[in-house]
Amino acid sequence: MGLFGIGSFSSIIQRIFGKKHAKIGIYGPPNVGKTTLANRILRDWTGDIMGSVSEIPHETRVAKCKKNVRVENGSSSLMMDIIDTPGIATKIDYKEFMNTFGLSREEAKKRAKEATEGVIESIRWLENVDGVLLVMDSTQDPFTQVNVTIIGNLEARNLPVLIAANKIDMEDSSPATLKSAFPQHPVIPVSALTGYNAENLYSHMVKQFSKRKRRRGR
Ligand SMILES: Nc1nc2c(ncn2[C@@H]2O[C@H](COP(=O)(O)OP(=O)(O)OP(=O)(O)O)[C@@H](O)[C@H]2O)c(=O)[nH]1
Ligand SMILES: [Mg+2]
Repeated sequence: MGLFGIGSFSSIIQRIFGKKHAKIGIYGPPNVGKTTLANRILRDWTGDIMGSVSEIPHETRVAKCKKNVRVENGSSSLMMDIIDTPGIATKIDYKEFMNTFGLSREEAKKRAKEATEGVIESIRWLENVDGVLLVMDSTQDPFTQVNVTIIGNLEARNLPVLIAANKIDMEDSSPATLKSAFPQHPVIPVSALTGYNAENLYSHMVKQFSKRKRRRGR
């Protein structure tokens, strides 16, 4: 493509006006509600669903992508490819699937192996996304190795981040704890299960993910 070909022309337009199409990865630890949130986003904007949800961690073990999801926020909109990624964990113990969730040894070992491959796939997808919707469970302590490592990685890549403080329908939820833990990023309290505050999340998604990637350095 020449200097003034379509590719460079659209990239100039993007640099002036911000993005109109972005690949957004839904990231986070296992079981925080990433797929539930992905299903809600798709249901609200396309009528589709993304994948299966379970109380057993590592339900999503292969990333799934839904292309061309247009999300609007009144004044503007953004076309997104939404990627639901496998939960990122530092330790995957097949015995937990047997003892806590009653899987057979064979099922548990298979799930643990696939979950480990899923973590690697999630990390690989980071190369390919323009922004990250980072989901955390607002009933849990936010200062985990996984959360801190993911955030550090996203910051090193200068990716726009939006944190969804999920499960605020639960009594012991504390989105304020999440906000004070990560003051450098917008934190939106939501319930992926009930849909509470989803409109506000969509509005922030359009705003945050239309941003251009920040330049490296200062
Ligand atoms: N109370 C409550 N439960 C939720 C909410 N969102 C998800 N859950 C529940 O949390 C569990 C995990 O949900 P998933 O959507 O499968 O979580 P995930 O982050 O995709 O998990 P992995 O695929 O294992 O990484 C399920 O039992 C959901 O019903 C929420 O907003 N409130
Ligand atoms: Mg999932």
